Amino acid sequence: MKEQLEKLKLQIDQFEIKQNEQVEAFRLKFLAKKGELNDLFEQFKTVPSEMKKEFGASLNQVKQKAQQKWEEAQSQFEHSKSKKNSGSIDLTLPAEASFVGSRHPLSIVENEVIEIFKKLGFVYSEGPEIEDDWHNFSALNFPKNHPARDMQDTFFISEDIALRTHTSSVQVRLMENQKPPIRAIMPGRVYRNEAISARANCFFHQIEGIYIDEKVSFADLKQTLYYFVQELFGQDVTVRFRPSYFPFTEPSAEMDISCLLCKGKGCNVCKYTGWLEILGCGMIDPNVLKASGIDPEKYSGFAFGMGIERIAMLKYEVKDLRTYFNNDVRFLTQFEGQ
Ligand code: 2NL
Repeated sequence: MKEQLEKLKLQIDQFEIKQNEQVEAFRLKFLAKKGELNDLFEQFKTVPSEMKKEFGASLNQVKQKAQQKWEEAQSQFEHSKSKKNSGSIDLTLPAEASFVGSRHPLSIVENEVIEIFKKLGFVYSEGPEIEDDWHNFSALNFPKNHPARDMQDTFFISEDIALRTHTSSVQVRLMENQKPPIRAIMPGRVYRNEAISARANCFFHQIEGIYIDEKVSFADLKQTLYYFVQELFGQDVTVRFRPSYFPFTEPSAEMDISCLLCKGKGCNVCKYTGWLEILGCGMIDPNVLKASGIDPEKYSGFAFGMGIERIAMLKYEVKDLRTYFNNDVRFLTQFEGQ
């Protein structure tokens, strides 16, 4: 029996496991219920008791060795199995395109607007989103009791500090620090204390522009903005100006464009008027020029402001403002490559 064990030990050592199938063959031969090791364990019962201790120990040792060899082989083949799968990739197939991300529709529109005004010599400027009362309200001719200064409309951080309600505050800084001629546009996020709905949000994105020089007139304003919408929406677009009111411009106007969908015939997008409101504008109030240290006797200027969400809504037929901000990839990936 001792001989038998020695022989088995040798067989276990010499058994070559080179393929996956041999792992199972090894188990069946040595470790299974009907395997050779169990045979020896059966025979062990007949070993005289004075030899049981020594023989039992050797038998257990051999079993452990076999068990170890089998486990090692098993894990080795598990590993190479997954390797083999990756080896079966067909290298002649075209590669899967990797998703490089897409620009947000508001960024696309913002960039387009910036590019158009750049061609007219406007420079780009940015400023802080947290503003003091002077730059957001006082310098812009907002009277002390104006409703925009109310907590209901503006997010105040302290009595004097608030989240900017328009990007005009950036323009005030520019007027304070530069001499005319000034031609600049300012895009950015602005905040209003409003209930969130399909048509309103507590923040939105704005682009404002100013042009200040000697003898700047309302005719310059009209021609500049007409050129702008023709570049943005196409040469066929027509415009109209309606009188309006802003604290910082006088006279003030709102500019409409002919409806992009029905070309002015009337549809549900333009509410059967044939026109779409696109921006607010006007001649900068002399009080605003004075507040920033520009002589209104010598210089005049025009200013305008537009909501980027609104323009993107018209351009991409977005019905609900909230779709811009809830990060649904089904919406966002539609703008890939733009
Ligand atoms: C709108 C209307 C407007 C301005 C913004 C402006 C800035 C300065 C001086 C005078 Cl520093 N005006 N900006 C003027 C008219 C209209 O925005 O509907 N925005 C979304």
